[in-house]
Amino acid sequence: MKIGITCYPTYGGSGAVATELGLGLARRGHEVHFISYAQPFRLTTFIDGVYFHEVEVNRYPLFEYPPYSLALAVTMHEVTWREELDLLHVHYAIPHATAGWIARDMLRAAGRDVKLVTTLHGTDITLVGQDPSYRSITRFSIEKSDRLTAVSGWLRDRTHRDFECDRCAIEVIPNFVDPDIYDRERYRGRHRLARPGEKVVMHISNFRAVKRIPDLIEMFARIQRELPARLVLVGDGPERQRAEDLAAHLGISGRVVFLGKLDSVADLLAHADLFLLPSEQEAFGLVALEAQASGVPVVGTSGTGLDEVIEEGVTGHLHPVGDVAAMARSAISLLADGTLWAEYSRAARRRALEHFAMERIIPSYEALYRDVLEDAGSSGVSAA
Ligand code: GMT
Repeated sequence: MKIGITCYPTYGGSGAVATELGLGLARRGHEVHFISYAQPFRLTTFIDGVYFHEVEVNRYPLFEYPPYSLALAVTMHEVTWREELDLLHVHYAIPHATAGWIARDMLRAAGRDVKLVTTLHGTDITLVGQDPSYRSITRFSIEKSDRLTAVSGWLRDRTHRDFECDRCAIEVIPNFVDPDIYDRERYRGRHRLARPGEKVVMHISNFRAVKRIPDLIEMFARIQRELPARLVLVGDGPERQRAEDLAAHLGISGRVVFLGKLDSVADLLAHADLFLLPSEQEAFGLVALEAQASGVPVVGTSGTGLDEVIEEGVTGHLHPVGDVAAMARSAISLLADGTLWAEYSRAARRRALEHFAMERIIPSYEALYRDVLEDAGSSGVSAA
């Protein structure tokens, strides 16, 4: 198959998943064309069957807000026509599903039947999609997609509920991980992160409010009172300053390390003893899966997509959003008991391999593509 993939190219789980999917599809013999405003951050070298097409946005002086979505639709249209793509697979609804819908309908008007698959990742539905500026176009664009997928049952249900879109057929295809890359046996150098005897507690995110960074810092403050530990924070975003201020206020700055944005985290996760993800919402929590594959138990929030990723009491512990005391207690109990920790660590890796290894998940996308390509009369998910 010849597939066009559009995603956010910078840091973030949706771009990471889209890129790994494209690379995995290319390894399975498909031709993959990435279409975005920059090269996806995990696409670093030339790979057979993988191409990148940059969207050029004209900065005409009249445009106070250059219309990226239109430029994207035009590039999707051009690339699909020229390269004879079979389908466009867009990740994150806004603006990608909208641009994909325009491109597909332009192609159809010219007699070329191309399919549009949209994968919902989380905040495109729960935050951006609920913003009055984007709500109606989000709903319209997802309804116009030929197939919709969501990265968890939690996100599928939220989409049905928040958009009152009971007739939207949404297939759940979970995120995946390459277990060869996320493997703690592969990497050395723990001494770079912590002193001997110290536990390494880790968090990786875009430091947005939805991640509840203050809960994370308060949780760690409780943990380090009970045992020697260091908090390693990877990523950057609007809440980072708040995190630094709170750590200083709690007198734990010396135990908290900010590493900033990094392209690859497998070698860091390999040295973590515990991963913390106290998010308000999390459609899936790709980084929690990457932690599990690396043999790192996870403590996070229940009532989110993490319920489908973490096996409660086996690979980690989940507690209600904001229950810092309970999350800290779970963290301490795991870190303080080496035998228990080793059991959780093995189970975490096993769970990642058995349920979320890329070789298991990528065929689900291929099956969906085959299905939609056979569906000659498709004109949107709610029309079925
Ligand atoms: O966390 C974010 O806001 C970034 C967003 C993204 O586009 O990368 O993450 C979402 O997609 C990831 C990949 O599917 C999921 O693992 C994250 O859980 C999801 N984030 C939220 O739902 C908050």
